[in-house]
Amino acid sequence: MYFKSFNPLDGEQLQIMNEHGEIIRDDLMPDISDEDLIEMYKTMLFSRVIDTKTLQYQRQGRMLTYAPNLGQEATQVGTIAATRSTDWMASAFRELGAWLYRGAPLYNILLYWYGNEWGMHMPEDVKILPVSVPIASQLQHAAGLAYASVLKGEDDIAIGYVGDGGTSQGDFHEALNFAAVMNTPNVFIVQNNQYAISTKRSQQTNAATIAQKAIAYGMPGIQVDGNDIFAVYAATEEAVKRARSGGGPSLIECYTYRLGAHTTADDPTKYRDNEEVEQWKKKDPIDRLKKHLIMKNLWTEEKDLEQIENYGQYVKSTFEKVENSGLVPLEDVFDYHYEKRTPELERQYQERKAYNSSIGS
Ligand SMILES: Cc1ncc(C[n+]2csc(CCOP(=O)(O)OP(=O)(O)O)c2C)c(N)n1
Repeated sequence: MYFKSFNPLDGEQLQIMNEHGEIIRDDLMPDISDEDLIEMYKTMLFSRVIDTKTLQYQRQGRMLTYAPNLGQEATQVGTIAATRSTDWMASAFRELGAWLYRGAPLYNILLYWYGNEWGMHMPEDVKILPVSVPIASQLQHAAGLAYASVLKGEDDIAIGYVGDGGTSQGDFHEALNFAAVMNTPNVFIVQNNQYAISTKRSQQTNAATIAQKAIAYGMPGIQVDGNDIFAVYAATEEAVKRARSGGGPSLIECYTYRLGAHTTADDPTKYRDNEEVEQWKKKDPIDRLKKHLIMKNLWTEEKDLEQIENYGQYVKSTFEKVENSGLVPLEDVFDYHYEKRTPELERQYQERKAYNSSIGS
């Protein structure tokens, strides 16, 4: 119903809740229990606290490069909440809210960003693939997993995430084309946060929307307000249902904004003006859902503060455990490429080892 009514070729965008947390399309409201909604909100809040504290640790020199999620929490949590735990999730690197909602342990997540690949070894029942660093490659993995599900006669689907920049990669095209031709049970989520590092969305595709690209592949596409968790959830739920019942893949463009930097190695003041950021702060997905929950008497400001405090303590103690686990040995970086180090890798390793001992590390 959502995909049919909101045709991306007509420039339509699905929105159910406005910026003040009010429901503007009651007729389109998805059916979410109060309990689930609170769980979704708490996960968004948790994600925000993790981002805030991790950025502090990074500035204190205790954490390596980190990719913050500020502003994208509804896109992440709203999409994954519409799947079930046996469905596969193939992620890029900016999907913290979705990882948390799916049950990825905080210790693992922080360990990964601390530079230890073992952080991405998820518990058996957490169907999340490791972070995929080559942009858009994860969509190929999602297409493969969905195809495997069909071959095995199962009804699990695979949800794959990509950024707006990632839609300009060949892997995006190959994955969507394969999925459409093979009618695989996939849901492709584009987190359109307007920038690929410093490249504006308008500089990397001339299409009016990313959602409309779906039409060319022969699958349904929709653009949703990515800061409106109800719109995000509703569209994903419909796409998941279609995929699970043999109706094939869909593409959902979540129109959102990256409030922070691309990563801690980036300085966004060099390529975007503050006024734009201030405008988007007013659309903050967390504030919006909080207002809605308070209006429904499901939440209070006091609870909010208490929850933030508890999450903060938890992040602090978990991060201390990660720090105490020690740094990964230098050898790991060079040993996991091939069965044996190549002569060039050996040269690089010796060079780095000599440098490390010259600075006493
Ligand atoms: C194949 C490939 N090319 C380049 C890079 C370097 N790189 C890392 S993140 C990034 C931008 C990604 O932008 P987008 O897909 O919009 O996701 P976002 O970071 O905004 O969430 C680039 C070019 C990479 N990781 N992989």
